[in-house]
Amino acid sequence: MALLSFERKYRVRGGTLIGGDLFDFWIGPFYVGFFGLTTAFFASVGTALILYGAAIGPTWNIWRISIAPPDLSYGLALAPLAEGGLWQVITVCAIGAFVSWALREVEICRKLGIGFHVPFAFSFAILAYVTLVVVRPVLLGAWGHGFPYGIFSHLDWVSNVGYQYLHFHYNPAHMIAVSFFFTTTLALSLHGGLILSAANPGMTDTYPPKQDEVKTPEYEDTFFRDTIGYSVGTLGIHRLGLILALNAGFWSAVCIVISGPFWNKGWPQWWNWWLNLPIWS
Ligand code: UQ1
Repeated sequence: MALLSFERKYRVRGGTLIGGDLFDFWIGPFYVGFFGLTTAFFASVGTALILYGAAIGPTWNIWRISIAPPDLSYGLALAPLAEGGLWQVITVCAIGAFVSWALREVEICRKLGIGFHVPFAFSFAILAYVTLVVVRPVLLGAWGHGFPYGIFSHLDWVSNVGYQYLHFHYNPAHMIAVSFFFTTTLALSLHGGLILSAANPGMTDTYPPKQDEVKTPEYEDTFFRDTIGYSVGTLGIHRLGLILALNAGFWSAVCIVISGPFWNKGWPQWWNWWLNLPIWS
């Protein structure tokens, strides 16, 4: 079905979670909905506050602009705008925008009658962010444990928090997260390469001679059966990719939330349980 006639078929009322038909419309190609409006609202207010924070700050250097959370001495209280209050309101706007975006995705899925895999996956990214700026600061008792909103400043934060635990790469959950990130890129490069190889078979001067036909999934399966004796399958590779990517985000959240709230020594010392096993004595 051509795209335009398909659009005519699916651009129909319904599937909204809130607001009934009131916000059930498109602006150009974009579905709006109640959550489209709340996304636009939170994103605009948040961006304006970042610009205001930059304006009252010491620099317009794009790398050095930074909106910092309140000093640790404010604990979990509200801070004056110029002393971390902006960071607090911007954090509310960010969470409002991210959650609105996820719910707008849910409404679009409901309209289309497809599964909720995309908003479900996006919710893991939201979880990782909320863990950094809400869950861990609350567990540690101060908003000042959130990370600053700035390009260099957030890199400095990551470096400093890493050194606070001596060597963050010894954090077992960090190890798991990194492994999932690498495996995700491995899976996507294999998958992307495989699909393109089947969609664009052969170049000129190849054997067998170049054909225009896109190859069938049997060719994809056979490539991997010939190479490693196993094919996960055309649906399976997407299940695998999703589970790998979700785990990357999930273990990232775990590795930072256990740092401080559940372990406050260096991460290398965590491995003393291994050295202390009775089998060595
Ligand atoms: C694979 O087996 C497969 O099935 C045919 C794909 O589908 C198109 C793939 O993209 C990839 C990458 C594989 C190979 C993956 C494993 C885990 C054997």
